[in-house]
Amino acid sequence: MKDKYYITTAIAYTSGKPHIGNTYEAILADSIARFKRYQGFDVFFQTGTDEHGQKIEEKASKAGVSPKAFVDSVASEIKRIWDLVGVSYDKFIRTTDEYHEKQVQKIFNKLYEKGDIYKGAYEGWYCTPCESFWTESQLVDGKCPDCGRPVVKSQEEAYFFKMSKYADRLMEYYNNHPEFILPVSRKNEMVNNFLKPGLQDLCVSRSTFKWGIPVDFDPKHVVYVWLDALTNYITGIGYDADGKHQESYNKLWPADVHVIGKDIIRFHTIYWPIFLMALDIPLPEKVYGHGWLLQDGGKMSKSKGNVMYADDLVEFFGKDAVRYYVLTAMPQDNDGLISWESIIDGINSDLANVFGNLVSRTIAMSNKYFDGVVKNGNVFEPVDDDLKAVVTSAVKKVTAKMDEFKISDALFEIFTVFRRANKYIDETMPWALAKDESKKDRLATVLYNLVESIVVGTSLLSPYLPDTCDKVAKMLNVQLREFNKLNEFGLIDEISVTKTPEILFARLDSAKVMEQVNAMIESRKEKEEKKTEKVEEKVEKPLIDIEEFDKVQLKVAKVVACEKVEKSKKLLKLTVKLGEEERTVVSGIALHYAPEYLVGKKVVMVTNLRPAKLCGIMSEGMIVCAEDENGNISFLTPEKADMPDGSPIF
Ligand code: ME8
Repeated sequence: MKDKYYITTAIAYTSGKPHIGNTYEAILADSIARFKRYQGFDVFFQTGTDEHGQKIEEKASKAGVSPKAFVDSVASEIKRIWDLVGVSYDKFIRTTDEYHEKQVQKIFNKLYEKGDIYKGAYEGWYCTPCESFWTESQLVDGKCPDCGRPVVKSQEEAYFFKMSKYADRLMEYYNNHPEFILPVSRKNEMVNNFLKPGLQDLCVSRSTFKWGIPVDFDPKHVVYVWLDALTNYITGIGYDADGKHQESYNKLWPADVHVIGKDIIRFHTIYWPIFLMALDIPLPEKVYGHGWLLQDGGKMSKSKGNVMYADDLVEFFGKDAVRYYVLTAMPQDNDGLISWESIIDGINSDLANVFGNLVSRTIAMSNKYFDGVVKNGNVFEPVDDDLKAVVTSAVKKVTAKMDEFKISDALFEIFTVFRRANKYIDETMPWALAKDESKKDRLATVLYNLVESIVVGTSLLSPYLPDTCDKVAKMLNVQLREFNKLNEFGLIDEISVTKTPEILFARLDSAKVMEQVNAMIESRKEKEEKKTEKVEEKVEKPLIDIEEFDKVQLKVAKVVACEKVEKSKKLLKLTVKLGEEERTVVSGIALHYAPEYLVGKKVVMVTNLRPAKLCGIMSEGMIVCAEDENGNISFLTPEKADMPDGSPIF
């Protein structure tokens, strides 16, 4: 067994369901962890949830549940999604775990006793969503420099950590460890934006809300959520502030890499190392800050509502296709763009056309020409050498990319093997060889070379697309190759491939899939709107004057014709009579009334509403309805059936 390798992800906030961006990070770290395991490292992979803080307290209160009940439910959702996309963590830590809370308290005490934490008063600008205090000069256009949202002026008695005390040591550490922050470009940001202007002491307690770990010698304060969250990396593996560490801590710390997003590099490369220095603990080897997955050119965020979720994607495309897509969508130094259409394109071009097609053609030809049994015919041609060179050099190239965490480049190198093998089929034309009995051995060699190439490529691909690669191994009836034998060619003696191959990735009809996707988005939107409407309805409207009410013109209208609006489940087109006048009204009541039932009925209608087009039909008014708690609808009708249509209502 090689050395230990301790890898972590950021712990996700339990403020809501994680989107594909957060999930990307878990998949990314998982691929690195699996690759390291494959290389033979003794890997420990930790992930988890960050469960304290004001934002979560507020969300729980809005949802009408206790903070603990709220985080329990979100944490289990996060775990479910990590499991769904195949995150092979060894430990899932929650910051509400008792051992973690206890250690955070002990760490706080220790730093207080040491004099690195002191009591003071804080006045500053607070960004609630980011849980961050900012000074006036740090604000950008008066807003939070991290997320751009409004900040509020806040003052509180608080505990502070003496950041500045460690600034020089940190700078020295950066200089002596040029690869501590990766990609290196992110290091300059930290030095220029934070270290050079001088570090301010950091406020490490809060007293304006309750949902946090209490400072045990002054319990009206809770520990600042970042001090609480960052220490998960040591508490999760058995750190003890009194020095009675568990064996796992002694073995695993310092971490080999913290995988995090670009927005929290400051916390991981300034605060975290300084906390560790203050605790006399060695620093992690590397902090890798990946870019963000962006949707429709903008930041994907729970609050903006433009969110893609991993479980939807998995339902449409399958786990491995989603893993492949997010890993390849992200260039190393930049953000990655993600859209439903590009996922479909990626699946069709790389997974179906290049990889799936290679495997299926090879199995089909092995069955057709050799009844499924492939053995080297030992008839070589120069074209074989180039194929072998590409296949056997892949492991070195992929490893080099992985050492730099260039995952999408590593995947490109693996697909180079598959692309080369496909080209080899075109070059060798097995179907032509099959026509000539004297070329049988050459044909066997060609198929043998293809199988070897698939085995090497698939083995290399297995950390990223584990299930698919297992499937390929089963279909070929082989074991995936050991890592240290990937640079060898020709290790298989004889294999018999399956007679009933499965399609690995079916080609997708983009238009059809997009139709389903849009229907899903539409129905989700409707649900969301309903939710908001419900909330709005519950809020009593403010008092108005009679003049304001008088602006609304209501009349009795008689429905003379009614039909469904094509392409809409919810809309009906009504023709109504208002005395002499006839009008068209589009109304969202199709789920509640059959068109024929409405014909002849008298209804109450707003007649001076500005006309609006709905599904291409101009609607010239609105039918007034009542709605109960369960969404049941009832239109209103005059109490006297002979009240003439066109009568005003006041
Ligand atoms: O930051 N694309 O939690 P979090 C890629 N609790 N990565 C993204 C992303 C996107 N669109 N959006 C977010 C927190 N992330 C803290 C971490 S660690 C001690 C505490 C990444 O749920 C983000 O950069 O907001 C972070 O690394 C991770 O998802 C969790 O984000």
